[in-house]
Amino acid sequence: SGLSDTIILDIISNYLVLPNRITVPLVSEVEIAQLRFPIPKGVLRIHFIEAQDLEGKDTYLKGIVKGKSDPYGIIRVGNQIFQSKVIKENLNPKWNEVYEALVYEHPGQELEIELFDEDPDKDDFLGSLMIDLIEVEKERLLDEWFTLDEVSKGKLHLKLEWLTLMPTAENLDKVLTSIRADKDQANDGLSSALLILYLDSARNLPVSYILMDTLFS
Ligand SMILES: [Ca+2]
Ligand SMILES: [Ca+2]
Repeated sequence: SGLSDTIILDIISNYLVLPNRITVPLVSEVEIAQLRFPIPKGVLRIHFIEAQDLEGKDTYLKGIVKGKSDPYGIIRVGNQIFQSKVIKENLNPKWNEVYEALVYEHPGQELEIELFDEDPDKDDFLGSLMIDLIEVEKERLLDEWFTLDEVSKGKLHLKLEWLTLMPTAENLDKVLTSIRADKDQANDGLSSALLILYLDSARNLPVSYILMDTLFS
């Protein structure tokens, strides 16, 4: 069934979709942690702004009265998934949301967007979009209306920023100033720096007695 397919796909992608990787050391001197947890190549900042002229996928009175749609988006970069809020009964929705995704490999990574009409039972499809991250990296900044694929009409306005990582905090003040200037557009605040934490191992962790009880009863 569809549900078990989704669960299986989720399990597989949790192991196999970038940035996850299976590491097989061929020479002994290689730092395994470096291979398994590389530093991202960049950060993709996605301004999920608005859409226009979407398909109306709601009907009333057994299909006699045509309604609008309740659009929302699912935004995917590798195994990072974001979901926008739902704008009720609107074919020209304005979301004005911002997401930030780490990009590890490209080619091989794309920005995938799907739009849906929220329904009580099964949501209706409103179109999709695939953007090659190589394009975004080359342009650094894309602010465009994209025509939606797999539907008869509808377009999506995105602003995409490619951010590279600096090894030092030299430009941090400048970045913080520009982020503050941009604050009107961003809802949840934007990132200025990336903290990479590598958890190597743990020792002498306390035993979970709840688990022990369950095991022996
Ligand atoms: Ca519908
Ligand atoms: Ca609906």
